[in-house]
Amino acid sequence: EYNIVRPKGYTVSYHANPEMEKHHFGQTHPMKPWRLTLTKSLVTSYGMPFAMDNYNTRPATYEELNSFHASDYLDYLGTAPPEDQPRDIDNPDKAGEVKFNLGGSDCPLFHGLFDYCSMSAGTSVDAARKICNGQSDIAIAWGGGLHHAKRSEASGFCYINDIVLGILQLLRCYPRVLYIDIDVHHGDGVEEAFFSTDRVMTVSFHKYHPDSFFPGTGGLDDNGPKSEHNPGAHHAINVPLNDGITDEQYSWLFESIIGKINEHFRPSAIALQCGADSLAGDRLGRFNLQVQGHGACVEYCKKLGIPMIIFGGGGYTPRNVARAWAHETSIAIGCQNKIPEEIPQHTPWREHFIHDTLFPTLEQILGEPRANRNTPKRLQEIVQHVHEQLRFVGH
Ligand code: TV1
Ligand code: CA
Ligand code: ZN
Repeated sequence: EYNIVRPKGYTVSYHANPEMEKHHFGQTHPMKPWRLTLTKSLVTSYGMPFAMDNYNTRPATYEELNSFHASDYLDYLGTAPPEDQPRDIDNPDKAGEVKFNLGGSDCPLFHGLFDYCSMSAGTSVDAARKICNGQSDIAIAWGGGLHHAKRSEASGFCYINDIVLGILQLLRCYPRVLYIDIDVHHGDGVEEAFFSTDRVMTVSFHKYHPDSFFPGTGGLDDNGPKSEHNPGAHHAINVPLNDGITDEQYSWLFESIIGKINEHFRPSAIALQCGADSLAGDRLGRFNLQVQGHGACVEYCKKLGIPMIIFGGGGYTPRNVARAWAHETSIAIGCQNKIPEEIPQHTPWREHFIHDTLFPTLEQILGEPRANRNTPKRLQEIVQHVHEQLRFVGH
C-alpha cells in the first residue's frame, strides 16, 4: 500500500531464520532474540519484503562453523546440557564450561543453544554467498553480528562468530574486505581473527573505558600486532568514545574515518555490523544516537557503491532495535522517503512502539538526555590519529 518497489540497478536480499526468534537466554538476560520478530513485523507492515529477495535460511553446517571455530569447542557447544538439566552422572565436571567460557551469566547454556548458534551463522554465511555469486548487492542478516566470539571461546552473549564466517566466504572471491562495527561494544572477536592479514581491515566505533565497560579493549593505539613480519599491522582501527555522543558528532566521525579508509584501503566488499545498542535509551548502551544518526552510517556505506553485508548485533531495548533495523532496511532498498514516519496501524505488536513513530525525539526516548562527554578536541585527535595510521596502508 506504500508502493514499495524493487530498487533499480541493484538487488537487496533479506536473510532470516524465524526459528531463531523462539530461543531464550533466560528471564532477565538482556539479549532477547524476540527483537528479530519485532523487526520483521515492522519491515513487513511497511511492505518492504516486496522490494527484496527474501531467504529463509538453513542452519550452518558443522564444516562451516569449523572454518573458524575449533572442533573441541564446537563439540562441547553441541553436547553441553542446559543449565537447568541434571548433568550426566558419568560426566559431572564443569571443566569444559570454564575452558570455553560457557554457562556463566553472559553466555548461559540454554535449551536449543547449538541450533540458535547454527541458525545465526547460517543467515550470515548465506548472505555472504549471495554477495559472492553476484545474486545480491546488499545482503541483510539481522540475526547475525555476534562479534565477540573467539575461535575456542564464547564471550559477551556470542558463541559463534558469524561475522568471521561471513568474511571468510567473502575472501574467497574478493581481494579486500572492510569490516565496520557500530555496536556500542568493541568488535574484539572479528579484529583478533584477522589480526595477521592485510586483506581485512577492521574498524570499530565503541564506548571505551577499560575498567568499567565490556570488553575493555579497543584503545586508539591498538592497531594490530606491530611486528616486522605481520602484514596485518595497522589494519585494525579503533575509535574509542565516551558517554553521550550525538548524531552530529558520530556522523562527522564516521564519514571522516570511513571516507579516508575507503581511499587508502580500496575495499572490494564491506561487512557492516549494525549493533543497535549504540542508540539512546539502550538498556546497556551509553550513547545519545537516534535512529537517523545510526541509519546515516548505513546510508554512507551504501553510497560507496561496494557490495555489502549488513549484520545485526547488540541492541537491548527491543522497540528501538526494531525501529533502527527497519529504517536501515528501507535505506538499503532506497525507499526511506516513501514510508511514513508513523508506525502503520496494522503492525503486529504495535503497542510496543510507544510514541507511534519511527523517529522518536531524544526527549521522548530519554526524558533528560545523557551528558555528552565527547569534546570536539578529542574527536579531532581521533580522526588525526586514524589518518596517520592510514599512511601505512595501501598507496
Ligand atoms: C544475565 C542477566 C546476564 C542479566 C548480563 C551487561 C546479564 C549483563 C544481565 C551484562 C547485564 C555485560 C560483562 C563482567 C564480563 C562481564 C551482541 C567480567 C545489565 C554483541 C556483551 C556485554 C555485549 C557483556 C554484546 C557484558 C554485544 N554487560 N545483565 N553483561 N565480566 N559483560 O561486563 O556487543 O552487544 O547487564
Ligand atoms: Ca563497535
Ligand atoms: Zn554491543
